[in-house]
Amino acid sequence: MQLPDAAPAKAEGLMDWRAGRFSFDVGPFARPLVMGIINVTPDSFSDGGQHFGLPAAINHAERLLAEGADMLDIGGESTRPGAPPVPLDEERRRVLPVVEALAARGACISVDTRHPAIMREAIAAGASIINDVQALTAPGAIEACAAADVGVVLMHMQGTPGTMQAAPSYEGEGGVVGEVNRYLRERAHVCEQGGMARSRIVLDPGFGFGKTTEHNLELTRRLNELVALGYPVLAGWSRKRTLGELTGRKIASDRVYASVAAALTCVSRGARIVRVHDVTATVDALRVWGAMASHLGQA
Ligand code: 7PM
Repeated sequence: MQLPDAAPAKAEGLMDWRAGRFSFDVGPFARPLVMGIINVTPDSFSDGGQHFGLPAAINHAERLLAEGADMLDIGGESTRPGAPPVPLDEERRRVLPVVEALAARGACISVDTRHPAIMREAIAAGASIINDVQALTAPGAIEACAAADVGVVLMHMQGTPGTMQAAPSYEGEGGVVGEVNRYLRERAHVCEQGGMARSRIVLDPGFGFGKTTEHNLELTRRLNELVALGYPVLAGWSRKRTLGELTGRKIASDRVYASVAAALTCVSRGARIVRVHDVTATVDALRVWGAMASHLGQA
């Protein structure tokens, strides 16, 4: 297969990620981008599980934007290991009102979904990015995204959320890094063949999705190899279980310092976007890193 040549853009440090009406500089000298996480699952903003609290979600979103988030990722289906699937109607009810309200305020909104129907409806409601932990493998998902001008995040996952952490294993050429990078490169090419511009695509190794602690660490140590494929890379380490294992922190919200360290490590290996719960902590750390990293000059 003939691959598109991204060399001129890379050589000049000119690289934009196009996402709806937004365009983000993701070149090597740009400030790393922060994607703030808004979970709209009943365990996050519920008032007992029956009525999902729209005002609470909006408040949280406003706070993350004020703290410096460049975009917000709205997710209504828990992809936690072992989580049962959420009915489509339920995901729709949780996600769409939040997308509509926040997009109307001018924010860049990403929607974390695997379902083409939700993708289409979210785009109609104003979403600029589709973030898919299944890398647009559902039938009709590429078409739903290609028909609009949204940015897409293609993530690698081994197995399904229900079974992925049972026995993660990577036996192929190059181990976990070889398999993840081959998969993502292939998915990007399938998306491009489906009519999506290369400049709309971001790749994500999917930390914690069918990976052991050692797999997650290996993917991070060698993240530069994924970056070398030429697409912007997004890293999602925030509060994840491997950080709990490394620090002994059993409670996810106690993993803020660990998450910041992981985000900085990924950025120093070439990630251009970090997906985080704790925006202030991440933004401060990235500012200091940016001022001190020798190749970036003044912040
Ligand atoms: C419960 C456990 C709820 C774990 C949610 C999660 C990523 C993502 C998620 C990621 C991209 C979380 C995960 N993780 N999308 N969605 N990359 N692109 O920890 O790493 O947020 S859900």
